[in-house]
Amino acid sequence: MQYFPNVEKIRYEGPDSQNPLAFKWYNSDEVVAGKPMREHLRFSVAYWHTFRGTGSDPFGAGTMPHPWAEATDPVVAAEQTVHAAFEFFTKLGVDFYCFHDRDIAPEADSLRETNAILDRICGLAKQKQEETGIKLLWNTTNAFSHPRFANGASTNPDAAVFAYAASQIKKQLEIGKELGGQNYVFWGGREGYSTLLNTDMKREQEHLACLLQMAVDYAKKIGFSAQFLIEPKPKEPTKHQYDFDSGTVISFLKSHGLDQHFKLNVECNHATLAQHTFEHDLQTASMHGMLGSIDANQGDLLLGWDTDEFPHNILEAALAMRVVLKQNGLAPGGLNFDAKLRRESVDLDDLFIAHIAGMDTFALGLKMAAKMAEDRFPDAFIAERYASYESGIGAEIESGEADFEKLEAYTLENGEPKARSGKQELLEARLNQYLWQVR
Ligand code: XUL
Ligand code: CO
Repeated sequence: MQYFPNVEKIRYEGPDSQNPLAFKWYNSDEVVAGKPMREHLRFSVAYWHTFRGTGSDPFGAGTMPHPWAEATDPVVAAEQTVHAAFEFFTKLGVDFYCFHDRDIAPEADSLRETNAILDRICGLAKQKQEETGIKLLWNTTNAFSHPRFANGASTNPDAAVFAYAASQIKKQLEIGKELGGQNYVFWGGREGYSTLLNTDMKREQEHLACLLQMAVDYAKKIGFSAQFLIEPKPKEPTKHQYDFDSGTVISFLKSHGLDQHFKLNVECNHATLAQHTFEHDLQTASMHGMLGSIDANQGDLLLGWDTDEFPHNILEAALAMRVVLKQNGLAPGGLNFDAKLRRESVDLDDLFIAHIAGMDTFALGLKMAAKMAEDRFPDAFIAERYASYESGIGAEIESGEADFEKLEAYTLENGEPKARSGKQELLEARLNQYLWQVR
């Protein structure tokens, strides 16, 4: 049984192709900056949006056909969804996928039963992984949808809810090990608050740190060596999410002695919700050696929430890939399309078209970033801009040899510093030139 009978394996046809079901830029084995595109980009499909997202919103029901979810028995539907998912991954030509426990298998009446179903569905996923060679980029725990998590998971004022979340995560770590997951993600879900009138913020954050430490300890105990990732987000669903942005997460991890065990999974639309650019949050994580993986999507300038659109902004992708190339790649992380179709996009083919567009966007971004690196653009300009720190008084500042008295003496002798242009407009115009220089 095929769920996408009208779609064949997606092939590369080049930038002039008019075929919506072909790649224009993503040519998986083409070598760019010393390695095949697929190794740079490590594309992954998000199970929750692509196979479970229905298009429902607060104003209306789902709009999207899900032929794999029609069985009345939810466990049978979950099995059929695994078959549809692996057909999709194979035809699209991605190497990875990601899931939450609750999107791959339904919840039953007790944790014991729920875990038994999870084992059964993940057994099938493992078999499909072995058959197709597709790997698990990361799995994660949904400790935010069920009503028990309305006031948070590890930051819930009720210790019994903390225990429930911990039990779910324990199971997901075991599943990650079983499926050879290369990373494991913690997204805060409802770890945050809406009003300090009912919240002990310090205590809640300490509880979050306790949970993360327990996860580190348990992974070690069972020999699960995946890279742990935290995914920042500033708001939604709570007003104040504790994992606000890259900077906040890094200082939280450092202040709780957890920074050796975690990296970040940076999502474009989360960075923009925090009033940063995607590039800013990537760079913040990367400069601390903590950029582990990316949730690739984009937001909408006119909407203030997490719209999770498929990425089609080439300049944004190029600047993102510049950060990735500079740190020599993302592995064991990758680029996961945490993105969904618009509610109006109701053809099954749209799922392919959207992923193809996202993959082409990042492939072109990669090519631009590689060419920029080759030209040392804008690195040569940046190096020159800071050249005064390479020798003389600047070198003394950086090495710690200078002090206030020495700097005052320098200023008295040298007088007013010369004004120097930051050349932003020139650099922006030059960046645009790369759009056509990569052909
Ligand atoms: C929510 C979000 C999540 C995480 C995984 O905004 O991005 O889907 O990626 O829990
Ligand atoms: Co995400």
